[in-house]
Amino acid sequence: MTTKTFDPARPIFCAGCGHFGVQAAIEGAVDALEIPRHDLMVVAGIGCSGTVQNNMVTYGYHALHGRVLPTATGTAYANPELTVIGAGGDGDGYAIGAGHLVHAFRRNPPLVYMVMNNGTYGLTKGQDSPTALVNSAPAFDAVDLGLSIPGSTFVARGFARFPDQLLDLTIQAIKHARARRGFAFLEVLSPCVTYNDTYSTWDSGLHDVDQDPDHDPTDRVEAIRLSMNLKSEGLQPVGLIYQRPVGPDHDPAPQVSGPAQLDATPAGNAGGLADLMESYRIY
Ligand SMILES: Cc1ncc(C[n+]2csc(CCOP(=O)(O)OP(=O)(O)O)c2C)c(N)n1
Ligand SMILES: [Mg+2]
Repeated sequence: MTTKTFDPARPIFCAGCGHFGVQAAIEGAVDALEIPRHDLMVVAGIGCSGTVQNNMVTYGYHALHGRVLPTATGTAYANPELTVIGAGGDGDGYAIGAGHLVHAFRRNPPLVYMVMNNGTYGLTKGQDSPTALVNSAPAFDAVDLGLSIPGSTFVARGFARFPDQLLDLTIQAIKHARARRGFAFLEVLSPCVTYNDTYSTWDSGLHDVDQDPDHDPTDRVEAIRLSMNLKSEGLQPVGLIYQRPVGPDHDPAPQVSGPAQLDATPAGNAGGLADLMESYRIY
């Protein structure tokens, strides 16, 4: 076998696509944390964003439209040794997949979820997604959603044009999930240069909380207030917006324990499957 044997696919992204930056951040963070690629699982959605795992030497799974989170959650509970990163688009995660996002914030499974927000359905040629900047309705804001749900533990936003910050946020998100503090949500503003080029909009429309000495990422209420105030000025926050603190003064974050106790060995799975099939017998 040669190196060529292990060459991942050539990306389908257009030149200038923000998704390149997300791929670089995932690979850079995994390498910085010295996570062997055989201990990494990238669960991707559909769309251009959903092809990101094709381009990496890692375990990967191309989930059904909107089903990154159930697939990634099952993976994380079945094999706690794995670092599980969900990676999908805004169309995938904020439209058909939005219900799963709400419950992931609530249940706090130990995984990273990176959503490449380009405000469009890129692969299918530019239909409006829930984050499209159209006048008919306000854009969906997943950071505000995450901040508002009790149980959420890590809410961040990066911009593909700020690669150093994005790498740092990705490292922090992976550390959060691997320490089993729970669900690390990282939205990445990732412009689609072909159908919705938002580089200049975001260049002048962001407030970097990592550079803001007044921002306390452990204060959920202040984070909500900040995001709301910024919105009224046409801005949105980027950086580590909220991370639930640990310690005796804070409620423990929810950890769903049931699925982790399943016997995930091949023999255990086979027995469970036989029982399940038996339970559906009607004659
Ligand atoms: C069940 C189902 N319905 C529709 C599609 C068609 N489809 C492919 S990509 C896509 C949109 C992807 O948008 P997004 O998740 O934002 O990814 P992007 O291409 O913008 O990165 C859709 C609707 C599909 N793959 N599966
Ligand atoms: Mg999209």
